[in-house]
Amino acid sequence: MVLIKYWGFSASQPCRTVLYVLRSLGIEYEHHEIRPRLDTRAEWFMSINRFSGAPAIEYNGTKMIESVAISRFLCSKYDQEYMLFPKDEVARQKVDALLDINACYLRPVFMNSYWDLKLSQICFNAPERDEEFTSTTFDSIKINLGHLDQIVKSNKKNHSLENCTSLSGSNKTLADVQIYNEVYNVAYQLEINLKEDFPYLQEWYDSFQNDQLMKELDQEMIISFDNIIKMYKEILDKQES
Ligand SMILES: N[C@@H](CCC(=O)N[C@@H](CS)C(=O)NCC(=O)O)C(=O)O
Repeated sequence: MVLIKYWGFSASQPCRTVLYVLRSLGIEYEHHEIRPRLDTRAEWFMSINRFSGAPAIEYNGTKMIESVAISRFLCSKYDQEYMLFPKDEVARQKVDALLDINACYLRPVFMNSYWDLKLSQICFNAPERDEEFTSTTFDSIKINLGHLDQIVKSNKKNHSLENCTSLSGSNKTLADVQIYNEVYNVAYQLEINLKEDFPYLQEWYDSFQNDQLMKELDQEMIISFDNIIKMYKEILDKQES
């Protein structure tokens, strides 16, 4: 049995995706919970990833970075039933396209928004943002949630699905997991109610409530965020005293 080591923290969306892949495929691994900015910027971690981004894993002595590349690697090794990454090349292309859309368009908008509007103030004493910035940021979030709403809607139609359960094809894939993690964080941190404006997306989002593993990861995310906020506040208090 190959020993897999994992380094990450559960508040991080890409980390949760790798945890989802490891756990849903029943892969044994050694879990190392690390601290953003502290451990990720330490020499030992930067020798694994010079860009300081978690997650990272070690597989059979080889260090690996980037959540999508790690997840795809793990799927190709362990996902014999093609549960998370389809076998068919055309279906695969659609999953990859969604993962790229997430990395290029969704994640930069969603993640920056709750740091800019909320967490930087709590964690780093950053100044409050003005109304114009806040409203432009919410507009960008809504435009992107609107795109996802339409993607879910047309996938439901194209695959004659009874419910909105996936972004591409008939079953949930790696792309659903990765994008759910991004949507969950922005909706949780900024208390965005999807129901009113994004009914298809809301149905897709709710469908994760049947997924025990995802519910566990959601809980771990909340605890991890609380710990991170506490840690940053303590650092700030020390600096100020
Ligand atoms: N594209 C990378 C993104 C990794 C990333 O941004 N990780 C953040 C957490 S969400 C991080 O580790 N930040 C720590 C730091 O900036 O020090 C991936 O998908 O793995």
